[in-house]
Amino acid sequence: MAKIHILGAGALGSLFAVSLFRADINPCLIARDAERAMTLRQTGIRCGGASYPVDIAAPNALANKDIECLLLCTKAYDSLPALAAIAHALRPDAAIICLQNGIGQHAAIAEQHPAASVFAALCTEGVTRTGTGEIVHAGVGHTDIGQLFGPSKKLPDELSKQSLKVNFSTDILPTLWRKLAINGAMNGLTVIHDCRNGELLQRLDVYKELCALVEEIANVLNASGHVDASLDLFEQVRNVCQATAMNTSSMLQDFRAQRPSEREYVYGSLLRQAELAGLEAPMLKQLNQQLIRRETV
Ligand code: NAD
Ligand code: KPL
Repeated sequence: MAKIHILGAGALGSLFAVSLFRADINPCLIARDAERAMTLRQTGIRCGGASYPVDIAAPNALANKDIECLLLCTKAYDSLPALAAIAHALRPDAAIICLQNGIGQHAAIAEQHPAASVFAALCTEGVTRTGTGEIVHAGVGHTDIGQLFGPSKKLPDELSKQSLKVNFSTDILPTLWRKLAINGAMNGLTVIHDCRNGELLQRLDVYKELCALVEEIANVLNASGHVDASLDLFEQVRNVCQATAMNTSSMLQDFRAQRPSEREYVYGSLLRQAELAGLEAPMLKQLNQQLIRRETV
């Protein structure tokens, strides 16, 4: 079996690296540069009180055309520059599996890597980076992976033979849109109201806004042909708010830490669908503008 490479040694990349390592599937985790790779080799990847000596490489240490199967675990907006940094090592026909939130990066990757097989994933694991090489796996979830672009390719079975639950899907798009809809309903409002996920249901003013926003997102999905993703959307959103009530959404974490957020891959994608369907989507537009203003202050 070809070695599985993981690009992005952050929270999710490290989680997959540890899980594959524990299943004797010895992956290679690619750090951003030689200095970070060396530091991570010294610390190992630490999770749940143990340290795992995962194989760690810097982009410039990778052999030419060595990568056949890549788990892309950067944030969505870092996809293209991160892939460019390992271009020499990436086989043109590689499988690139985007384990990221958001929609939009897959098509951009497929455009730049036309011979590659590009996969998308819905991942509901909850993992946080707590220090250099250290992660906390707080929420056990699952990952559905399905192909979106490029020549049809079978992924290595080993990906599903690890402690993280991984399923292969033949129809990932509705799942992706549903997750995007849930992120679109929750993430922006948690930023604007600076609140945990559960508070979206508990504060009456916010709850009313959430209801109206979910209705608008469901209309956008319906009008743009993603009907499955729009069904029972409010129920789905309520379930996620309840199940993650004490959590801070990924977008609020990014805004609080003054890091770039995946706003464009959530709200940008929803607004493009609205435009294509000829819908106004005033709440989404306003929320997106409010987020842009907060990004730039
Ligand atoms: P993170 O910020 O912890 O990790 C991203 C990593 O990518 C960082 O270590 C960063 O240094 C690295 N990176 C950026 N540019 C790079 C480059 N050019 N070369 C090499 N590495 C580079 O983020 P995360 O929480 O792991 O999230 C990654 C993606 O997974 C996001 O799209 C997120 O929405 C999604 N996701 C995360 C979780 C979670 O629980 N953390 C769950 C589901 C989905
Ligand atoms: O995926 C999420 C995130 O924080 O990005 C949830 C938990 C659904 C909140 O939107």
